[in-house]
Amino acid sequence: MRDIPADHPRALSLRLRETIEHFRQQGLVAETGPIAHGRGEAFDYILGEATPELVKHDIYTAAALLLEARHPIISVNGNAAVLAPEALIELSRTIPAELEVNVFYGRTQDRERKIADYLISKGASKVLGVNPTAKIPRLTSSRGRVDKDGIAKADVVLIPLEDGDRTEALVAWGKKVISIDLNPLSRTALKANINICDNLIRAVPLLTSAVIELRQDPDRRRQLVDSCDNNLSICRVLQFMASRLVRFPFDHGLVRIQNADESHIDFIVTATQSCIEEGSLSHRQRKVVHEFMRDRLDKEGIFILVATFNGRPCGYGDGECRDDGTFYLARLVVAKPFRGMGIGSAILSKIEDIARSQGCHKIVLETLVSCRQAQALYSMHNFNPEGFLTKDGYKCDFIVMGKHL
Ligand code: PTJ
Repeated sequence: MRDIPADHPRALSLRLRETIEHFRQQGLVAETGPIAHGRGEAFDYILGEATPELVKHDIYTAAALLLEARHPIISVNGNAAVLAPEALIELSRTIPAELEVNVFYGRTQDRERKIADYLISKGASKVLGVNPTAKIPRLTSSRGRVDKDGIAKADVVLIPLEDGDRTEALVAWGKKVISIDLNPLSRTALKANINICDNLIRAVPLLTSAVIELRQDPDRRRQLVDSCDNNLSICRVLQFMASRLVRFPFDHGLVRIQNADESHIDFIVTATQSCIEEGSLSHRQRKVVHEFMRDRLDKEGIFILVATFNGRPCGYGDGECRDDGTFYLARLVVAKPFRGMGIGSAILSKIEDIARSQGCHKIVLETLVSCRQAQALYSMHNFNPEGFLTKDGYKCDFIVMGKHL
């Protein structure tokens, strides 16, 4: 294998790729093993290459299922065998559960033997699945051949990264299936009784620790087994992935929110103009708005926040503390290209912080009845409609919304 400098920022990822490729050349990993690995890597980026807390719950559920099983088995394919041999062997000893080679591609006795010998060279005392004789009912692929003392007999099967056909067939055969698959939308993940959406190399050691922890706790084990709901787990993982994607500009410091200064006034006027139904402001009106906002900058009790994206102003919010103890949010504007990224929400949250820090007990605002998007944003932040308002010069009514702090 090639030299990968230990201080390379992606040293582990490069080493794993090299491992997969090395063992593909040796005939342990399938020809398409590197493709499957790359698919996993892509999903791991979205997870942040760390095990999310919510996935740890699924790991505990899997550990409980393995401990409650009468005859648990760990199925091992080419990729799994070379990515985490020691961890899989450790898990098999800890549960205890036997290891069984089960591959999809190029299933020859030679390949089965190579994978089994490799696991034995890493410390496994016994590996099933070489030249097996039993068959999974209604599965035509070579994965259907299973060991009569292993998967055929098992009530719970752990299957790290593979295709969905076998998962479905095993479940139909009455087995409980635990999968480890980084892709929460794969058929394997969807059809399993519980999927662990995590990288195999992190999940297997965590699973071993969970098995050790749960061994002395039968009540918690049964509670975990009873509440096992793979659809809920999948939806929670998808939600987690989606939130990581949405939070990207914030987590990477692309969006910042700061107090407005003189240099932002031109942007504020232009952004305000883009929100005015009647169209553009005349040169004179623009000047009036410019002066109005300029004056607000220096007034006590008035707060103008500007959001920037990569240094460019992209939205603003301004409001003021009133004598009755309410905070009036006068405007909240996000420039068109930056809408839908959560910037309005971020400004609003900061405004709420300011209102609280100023001792205000409530935030109030008015928004056009026709502006459904703005109302949806305020509702999401728990603002409630409080009434309607007609203003001179506007074709449309305003809805008044408020939120107690
Ligand atoms: O050794 P064989 O012949 O049984 O073949 C093994 C592979 C993996 C090539 C075969 O099962 C296959 O083609 O799998 P798929 O259909 O590509 O599915 C692999 C799944 O595993 C994908 O959903 C990947 O996202 C996921 N995956 C890849 N690497 C990892 C992973 N999940 C967890 N940890 C990983 N390291």
